[in-house]
Amino acid sequence: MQNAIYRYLPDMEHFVEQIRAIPEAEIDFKPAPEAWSIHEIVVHLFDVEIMLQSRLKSVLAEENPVIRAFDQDLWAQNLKYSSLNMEHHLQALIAMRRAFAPVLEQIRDEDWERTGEHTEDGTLTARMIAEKLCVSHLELHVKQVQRNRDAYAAQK
Ligand code: NI
Repeated sequence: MQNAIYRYLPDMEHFVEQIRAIPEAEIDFKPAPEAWSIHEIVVHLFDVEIMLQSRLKSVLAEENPVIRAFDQDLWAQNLKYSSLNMEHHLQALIAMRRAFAPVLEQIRDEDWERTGEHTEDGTLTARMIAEKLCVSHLELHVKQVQRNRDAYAAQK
């Protein structure tokens, strides 16, 4: 987990740099009618960052708290992700990681197995939430961004 914590802030800084380098025309391109644009992926990352930080804080601070599931497609659609300012979300992602990194660094060995009860997925540990927050969720969407870019290049 040490390596994941070490990567937490630099991985997001790198991602944000990459997104800022993408030409405007590609940002709102959807590879399929139901698929998310890069713009929507960024806002989703912001919402999931808040959610996973909050889940991890609950599990660290409380005794086996309830963790509510959320429907990510309903959020993207009903909150009109594509109308929200992407640059503001990029800045906020870095600020949120900078603020949260010390929380990760101070987690004690014995606290990694603390738990919460997810309303759909059952028992989650602090370790599972932190792994998703620090590594796997961003990795998943880095690949999705690349697939969008490949699809954009292919249709030109
Ligand atoms: Ni996601």
